[in-house]
Amino acid sequence: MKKHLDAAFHTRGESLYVDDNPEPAGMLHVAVFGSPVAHGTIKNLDLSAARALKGVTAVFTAEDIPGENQVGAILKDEVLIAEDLVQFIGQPIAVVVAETPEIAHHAVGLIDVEIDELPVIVDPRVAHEKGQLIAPPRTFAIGDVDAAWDDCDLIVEGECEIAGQEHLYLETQRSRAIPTEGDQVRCYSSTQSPYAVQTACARICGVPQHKIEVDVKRLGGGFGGKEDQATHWACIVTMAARILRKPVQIVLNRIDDMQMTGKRHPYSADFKLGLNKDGTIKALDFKFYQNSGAAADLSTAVLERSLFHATNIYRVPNARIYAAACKTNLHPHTAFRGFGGPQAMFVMESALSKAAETMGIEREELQYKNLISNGDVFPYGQVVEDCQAKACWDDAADTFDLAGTRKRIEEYNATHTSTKKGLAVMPICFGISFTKIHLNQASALVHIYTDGSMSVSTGGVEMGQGVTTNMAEIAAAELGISRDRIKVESTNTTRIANMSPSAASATTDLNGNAVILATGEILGRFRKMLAPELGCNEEAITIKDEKVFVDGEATEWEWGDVVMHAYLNRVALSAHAFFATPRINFDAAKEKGHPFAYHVYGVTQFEVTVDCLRGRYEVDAVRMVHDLGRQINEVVDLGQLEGGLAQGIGWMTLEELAYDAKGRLLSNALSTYKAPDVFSSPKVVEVKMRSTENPMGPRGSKAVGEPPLMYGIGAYFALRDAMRAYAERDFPYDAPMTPERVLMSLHAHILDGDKPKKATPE
Ligand code: MTE
Ligand code: LUZ
Ligand code: MOS
Repeated sequence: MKKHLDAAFHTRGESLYVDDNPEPAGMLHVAVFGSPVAHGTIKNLDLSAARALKGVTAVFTAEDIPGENQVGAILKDEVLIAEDLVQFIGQPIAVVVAETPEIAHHAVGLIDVEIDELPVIVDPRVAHEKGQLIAPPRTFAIGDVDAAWDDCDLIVEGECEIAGQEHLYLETQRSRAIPTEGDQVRCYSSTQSPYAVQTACARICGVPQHKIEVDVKRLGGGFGGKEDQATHWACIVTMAARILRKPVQIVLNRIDDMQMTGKRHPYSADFKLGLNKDGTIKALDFKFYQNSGAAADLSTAVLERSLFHATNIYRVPNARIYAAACKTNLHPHTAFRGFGGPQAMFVMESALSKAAETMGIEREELQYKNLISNGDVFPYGQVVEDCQAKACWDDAADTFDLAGTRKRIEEYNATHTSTKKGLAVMPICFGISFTKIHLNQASALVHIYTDGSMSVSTGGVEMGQGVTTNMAEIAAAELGISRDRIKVESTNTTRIANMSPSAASATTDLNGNAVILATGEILGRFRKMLAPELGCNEEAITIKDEKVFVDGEATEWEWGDVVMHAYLNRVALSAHAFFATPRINFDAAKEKGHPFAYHVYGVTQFEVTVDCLRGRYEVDAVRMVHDLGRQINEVVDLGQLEGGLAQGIGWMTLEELAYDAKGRLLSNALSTYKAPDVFSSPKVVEVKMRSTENPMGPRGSKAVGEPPLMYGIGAYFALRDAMRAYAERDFPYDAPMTPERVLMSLHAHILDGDKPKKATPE
């Protein structure tokens, strides 16, 4: 299998990112002065010392914005630069442009602001109580929940506190703007959404969109953090470049990036779950309080996906899920791999866990019993089709001997006192399509040059996930030529217009289908051209391994001949094509529809060991069965599965965002924010890729980007399993389960004077 196209460049350090390109002459640099308080009104802003500093070219405020001071993506509720009101720490108040980044940062330190402080809210439940919401709350419902409780043999209730997550892309936010002619600007941005950058820059500069060209070669990671929040920095440099007629660049340092940009949304949640005594789920009532931060950003869309994934992979005949986007004085939280799905699934798994613990049975028994199958209906009305839930579960249980693992763990725990092992299974079901139906569109532009080499442009942004590789694989397979003939171009708004963000795991699906249409068009022209030459029907002609076949018989014609023949006969060697996902729909008034083209399924088993005296733990093994459809590139897929898994384990067990009551992020650097590393990685990762045919994906493939992150939830419950083997308590359902939390939970009785209840006799 061929490697990721960037593998060699990355390994040799030759891959180019925004600020790796040589600096244009006279380029200026930006540093941003962010609000020092989380809520207040600006009384006085003193920029004189900053302006007077040698090497400072300009200091801009909201007043200098030529167009409209507005960068809100879904709701128009977010200014680029604060006017009178500040709503979170780090919110841009002034922008310094200077000859060097060092001078710009020095000048920022000379800015003085007086702010009349207003009350700060950081807790979503408090915001909810006060009615501080980003948008009206939403409810998904199916069946009759209130009537169903009477039929339940067991009802469990509880609460969850789920922490956010820092994106920690290696490449921090950055952008370079270069004025071209007149009032036109070309902007190189590290964004997942070149079109969003283009529209926002045009609005900020007060120019038509065609004056702004956005170009993206690749990102040093995005993970959702650059779906919407790369826009601000691009707008700042584009505006500065247009006003000063000089190239301008911004590169956020890690501390500014962590304080100024939003993260995965923390959620508070209430759950209530009702079951039969045989373990069948009868009813569920969830309430999600999303900590949205100070502006909408993508929060309402994230919240919607929480509603979609609240029942994860389980059949729930009666369900009511209430969800509110709560406005707090934190950086606006944003897209992060899974997009609200992980938080919702954590609540579902917590409810199941509490039920299993109450019933005194293993969690996996309840999980298995309630897995969905074809014909079941999701609370949002979509009927389950091509269901892989049981197939994946059974495959994993057999392949990795789930029963044997459980037995081995019981034996270990019976003979060990201070260390305990735990097991958990995490099945996932994730819907593929943007939940905003209109975003499910893409286009592709392909050129074939006379030497037979080829250029492919799409709206897909390479952020490490391998979309470039996938586009090349798809084009090569469709045309029957070598992948080496294909160059995938940067993502550029002048070649591809109105592109959707590279997000929702749908980039290869959408853009790959557009590539198939574009290459299909060229292939059609070639067939039409060759049919009279070869004396056959057009349909009889195929190209494989760069040779032309008629009814499966090889001819003399090779790819190079075909291309040159087309050129000499004035047959177009370029094509543009447009794809829109068929069938999907959603009625927001009824909260029902068929929003997803299909679902991705998988099942992962976790085995952990906890040192119950120290709180330390290790993930011994992770064993995964994941459904990928007909694969495009196995190496790319494996990278996504392992990377998503590591990121999910990090979110659930290690990474902890700490804020003070004033809304300041305390864990604002890698010294205080623990990220997953080689030491925390599972000792063993076994992956079995399942291959099914997916009629909705390009060449039968399935999306892969986000779903594996949600496996990380299994690490949390495996730790809980081990902890319960030590002390059978009802530990709170709060995440992440850091070593500190393990220790404090296990030994809470020392703090609260309670007596420990031993699970195992000494
Ligand atoms: N993988 C890498 N290496 N870097 C990334 O930034 N982003 C993730 C996922 N995998 C990301 C990644 C997220 S949040 C999404 S939505 C998908 O990739 C986006 O790409 P896709 O649509 O091509 O899967
Ligand atoms: N972004 C978005 C997403 O705008 N809409 C979505 O449905 C979505 N889903 C997952 C990740 N990003
Ligand atoms: Mo991913 S959260 O859709 O960028």
